[in-house]
Amino acid sequence: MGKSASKLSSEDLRTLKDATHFDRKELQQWYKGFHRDCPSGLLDKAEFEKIYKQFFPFGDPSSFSEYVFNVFDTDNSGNVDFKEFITALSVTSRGDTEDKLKWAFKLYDIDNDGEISYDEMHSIVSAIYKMVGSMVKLPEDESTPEKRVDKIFQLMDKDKNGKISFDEFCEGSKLDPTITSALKLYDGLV
Ligand SMILES: [Ca+2]
Repeated sequence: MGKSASKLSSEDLRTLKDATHFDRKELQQWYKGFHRDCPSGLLDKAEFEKIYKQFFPFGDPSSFSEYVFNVFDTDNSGNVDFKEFITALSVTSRGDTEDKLKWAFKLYDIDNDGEISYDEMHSIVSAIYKMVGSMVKLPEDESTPEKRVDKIFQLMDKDKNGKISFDEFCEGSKLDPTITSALKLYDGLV
């Protein structure tokens, strides 16, 4: 372990201070922790999944953590570096409502075409159900991913075209905040 890995350069520090909601001290602490848990400086999918496994030891977070990983990995390099990690963490933990909604929308919009299809919503909701497992008692009209997705579409898909636009997503999230609660996981980390 060289000295270079244990501290952020002052240039990176300045850039990240402007790009995130963290101050210098917090950034250095996160950087230290990131390199302690991840000495290579790059978080891969398997390590990412381990983090989720700690929160959901009785469920299977593999699919969900992969979807979240893909949102973190903004340059699609197959791993998450510190900048990607701390930028995502800043949005999910301290971003304003608009930023959080944009981030959540990206998670659901798997193919990144600007709309959430029924299949995309179904993939994410199924992944969440798999992760949470039987830990949570669900109401009858949400007892399966299909029922839950139908309910979300009834609520959000105002023009009934089978896709959810970002505007529809924002409006719907006001009525049912649990749709973006997938992000809340990180509250415990910061
Ligand atoms: Ca990356």
